[in-house]
This record gives sequence, structure tokens and C-alpha cells, in this order.
Amino acid sequence: MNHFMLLSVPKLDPTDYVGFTFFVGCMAMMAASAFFFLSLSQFDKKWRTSVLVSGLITFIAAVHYFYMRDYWAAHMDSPTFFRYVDWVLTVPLMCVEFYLILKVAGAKQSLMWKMIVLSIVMLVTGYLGEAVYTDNAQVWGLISGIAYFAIVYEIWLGSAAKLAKDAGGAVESAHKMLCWFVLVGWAIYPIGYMAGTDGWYSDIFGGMDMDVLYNIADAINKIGFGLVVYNLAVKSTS
Ligand SMILES: *C/C=C(C)/C=C/C=C(C)/C=C/C1=C(C)CCCC1(C)C
Repeated sequence: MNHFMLLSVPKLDPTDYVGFTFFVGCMAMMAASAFFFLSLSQFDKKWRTSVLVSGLITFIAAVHYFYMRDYWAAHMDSPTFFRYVDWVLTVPLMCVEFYLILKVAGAKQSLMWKMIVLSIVMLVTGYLGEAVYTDNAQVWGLISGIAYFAIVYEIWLGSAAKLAKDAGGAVESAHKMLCWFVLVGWAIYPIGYMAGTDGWYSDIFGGMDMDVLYNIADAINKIGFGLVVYNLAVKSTS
């Protein structure tokens, strides 16, 4: 029995950066989830849902990272399916976060649904280009990119920006931070996509590793995003 259990742990090559970042990703997402969940009781009621959602985002990612780590170890191939299932659950939850923190300023549910729909269009078209219609990856990537920019526009310049300005104070600065995550942190994903698919961009990004880029981006965005919300809850509670 012990013998088999030892054999079932895959060997990690020290130069396997994909395997390494999947492994670290599991631990980071799990630790972040514990942190967010265990902090819940210290906040005012109205901020608890926001911090709870932060924890759900990293927890859903943690579970997917365990699958993706094992998938990679077994097949040495990108776990595209698990990757996109993770994103299709967690990215809409990030849109919910925008809505939740702007609710104090009177945000309507229609704002939330608009962002959720845009994020799903972004991810479904990305999946089609990365996994299904790979010959036309650049076309699907472009459509996905347009949806991405529509989200960026909404939060930086659209109605969400106006609400944040009206709210002022800690809500406005938290909103600004989240906007930077979407503009800079999320921009790593299209770079990963261009590294992993064929298109006009292959000569520029082809040398990079798609999964390493996605893993780094996930850690920055999911945990960083959650910490911004956590920080807002801390400030608004004391
Ligand atoms: C936790 C996971 C997050 C925040 C994932 C975000 C993913 C994106 C912003 C993906 C964007 C893409 C494009 C803008 C174009 C190419 C296809 C995608 C799906 C990689």
C-alpha cells in the first residue's frame, strides 16, 4: 500500500515551471481561502458578503488547481478545459465584487449582469479559439479582446466609474485598485493566449509559456483582488 502511495506522487522536474506554478498555485489559493473565510466574523455585516465572495473565488480556484496540477503531471499538456471552467465561475464572481462594493453608492443589478455577460462572452470566445477552432485562434481572441475592453471601459469610464466617484473615500480608492487589476493584471491573460495559440503574434509571444503566464496571472488577480476587498472591509469596519 505504502509503496503504491509513494508511486502515485508524480515526480516534479526542477525545470518544469508549469508543474511548479500549478503546485504553488494550489497552496496559495488554499491559504488565501482560509485567510478570507476565517476573517469573516470581524467585519460589519454589510461587508461580509464581499469578503465571502473573495474567499469563494480563491477556494474555487484552489479546487481547480488541484485538478490542473494532476492533469499536467499525468499528461504534460495544458488543462484547458479545467482552466476555463475555473474562469467561467470565478471571473463572473469578480464582476459581482464590483457590484457589491458599489452597492453602497446605489449600483443597480443591471450593472452586475452587464459585466457578467461581457465576461462570459470574453471567456467562451477565448475557449473556442484556444481549444475548438484553433485555426482561427486570432479571430476568436480578437472578439474576446473586444469584450475585455468593454469591461475595462465600463469600470474605468462608464457608469461604474461614476458610482465609485459618488461614493468617494475608501470605496472609491478600492474601486480604483480593482480597475488597475483589470487593466494590468488581466492583460497578462491575452499575452498567455498569444503564447499558446498560432496567429500573427506568434513570432512575438511564441517563446513564452502559456500556462506559466496564466498561473502567475491567476495568483496576482484572484488573491490581489480579494485583498483589496478585504482591505476595504477592514477600513470600513473600524
Ligand atoms: C481568475 C481568473 C481571471 C481573472 C481570468 C481572466 C481571464 C481573462 C481576462 C482572459 C482574457 C482573454 C482575452 C482578453 C483574449 C484572449 C482569450 C482570453 C480568454 C485569454
